[in-house]
Amino acid sequence: MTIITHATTPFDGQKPGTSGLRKKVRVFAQAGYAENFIQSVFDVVERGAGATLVIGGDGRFHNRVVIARAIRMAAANGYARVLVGQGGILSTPAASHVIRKYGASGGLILSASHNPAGPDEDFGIKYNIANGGPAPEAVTDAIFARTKSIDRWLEEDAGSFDLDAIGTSMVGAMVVQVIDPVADYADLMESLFDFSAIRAAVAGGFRMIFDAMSAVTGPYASEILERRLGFPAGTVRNGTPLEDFGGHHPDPNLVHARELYDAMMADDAPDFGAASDGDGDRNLIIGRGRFITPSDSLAMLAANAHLAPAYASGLKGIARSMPTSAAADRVAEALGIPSFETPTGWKFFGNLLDAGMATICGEESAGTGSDHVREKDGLWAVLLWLNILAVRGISVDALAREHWARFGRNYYARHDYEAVDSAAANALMAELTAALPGLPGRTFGSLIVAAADSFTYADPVDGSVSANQGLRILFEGGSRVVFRLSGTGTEGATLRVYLERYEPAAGAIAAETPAMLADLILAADQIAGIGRHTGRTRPDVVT
Ligand code: VG1
Ligand code: CO
Repeated sequence: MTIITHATTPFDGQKPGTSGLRKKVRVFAQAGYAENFIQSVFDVVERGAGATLVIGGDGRFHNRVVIARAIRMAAANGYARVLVGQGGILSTPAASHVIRKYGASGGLILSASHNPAGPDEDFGIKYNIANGGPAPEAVTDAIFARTKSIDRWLEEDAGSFDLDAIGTSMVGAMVVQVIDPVADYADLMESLFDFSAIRAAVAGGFRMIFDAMSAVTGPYASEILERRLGFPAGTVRNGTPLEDFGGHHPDPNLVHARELYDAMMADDAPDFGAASDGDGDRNLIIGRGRFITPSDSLAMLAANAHLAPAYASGLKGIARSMPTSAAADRVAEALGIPSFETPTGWKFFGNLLDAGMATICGEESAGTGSDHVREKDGLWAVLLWLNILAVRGISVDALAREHWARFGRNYYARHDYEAVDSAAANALMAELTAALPGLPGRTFGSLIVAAADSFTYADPVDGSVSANQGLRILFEGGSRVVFRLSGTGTEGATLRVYLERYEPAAGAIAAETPAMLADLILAADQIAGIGRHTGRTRPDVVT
């Protein structure tokens, strides 16, 4: 063993956001930057003797450099074993599963999710705890505190490993096990869903497109969809993970997955279209001629989940992030199970899942998942949809119409204003916060404000309180607008405006979303002064 102690000094701003520490590659590439953060993690997180650490990433530029360093640092910090995906690859849900399956004390996930990759783009590091989920705020706060006083990081110099060869080697006294990144995850999926029903549908001519967006899900989708389920070769598009994601944003929405959307709206569209993001935890669902919003997808999956073997005995509860539409709440009510409203970010679902209070969770940002892991899971959502469609022999469009006819419809959109001047964005939020008490009773067009508040969450399991989680304007009749600033951006501020309008089953459930939200969009600008503060007349991205 040859442990080297490197002296260092703190970097400003190593505070993990909604999902870990995300910065430009050039920030991460500064000498000691990633090392300081990783050492801070190792200095504060719980682990016993003989602990295992899981390491994997979405394959983006700079992954290999940081993974090689993290392995040597783990050895110097006393880990007994590192499990790392071949080539440094592990999708976020696969990493969560590997942590749980092998009893690791935690894991490092290297990803900036749906943000673009390359020397001038984004990088990220996130720590997940032993339950497989993102570290809760108490842990990320402790990591951040440590980054402010860090004065050394440790590295093991002895031994070597080959990230590209499955097998075992030693780095100092630590075992490095390079594992197949796909196999464990694919087996888990096969244990949850009715693969023979899906195979039968494929044999009967059911066809789909899966767009892996040149990101991490390619190998997972090829194995599961083409090899295990029998979809024809070519079903998976952009299936080779590239270090720069082909120069695109691997963000599965109607803007960045435009080709898939167009293919699904064409006359010769297949039955089903789906995509995932950079690290494999998000999903986009489009049926022939029918886009399903993530909020609706959560509700529709929850209403039909009992058709999959893993959920045949029913759900314990449904959880959604606050800005996610209330469509899932109506399903929970009909099923007679509890529903939960949490702040944005998957880490807030961990306690509910661990306590057995919720089975299915979702976010409006194209994240859906269940208690099978502790991350949102893109391919899981795709497979649950496939399972439901195969068993029911129904189209996506028909399923959606049937759902709305029963529960009513929550028209929904999110408007993002990106790279806004931070001071302007903060001023908007401060002014709106101050105006909240005076809003109830005021009228904007045909909308009357019923209530307005800043969302605070009290975790029902451990009692921890998270304040300032978004500003909510609730209107009479169940419509609302929510404002919050992104916690994942790496440039200026991103203002997210979430718009939701509810129409009961007897109302206008077959209308077009933009028309249904037009009043709310006007009200949002009047209430918050978006144009006045940001100088923007329209959002950069509408999802
Ligand atoms: C965004 C989404 C949030 C999601 C987070 C991480 O956060 O809104 O719902 O959990 O990204 O997703 P923010 O703070 O920018 O709004 V991923 O796929 O980056 O791990
Ligand atoms: Co992601």
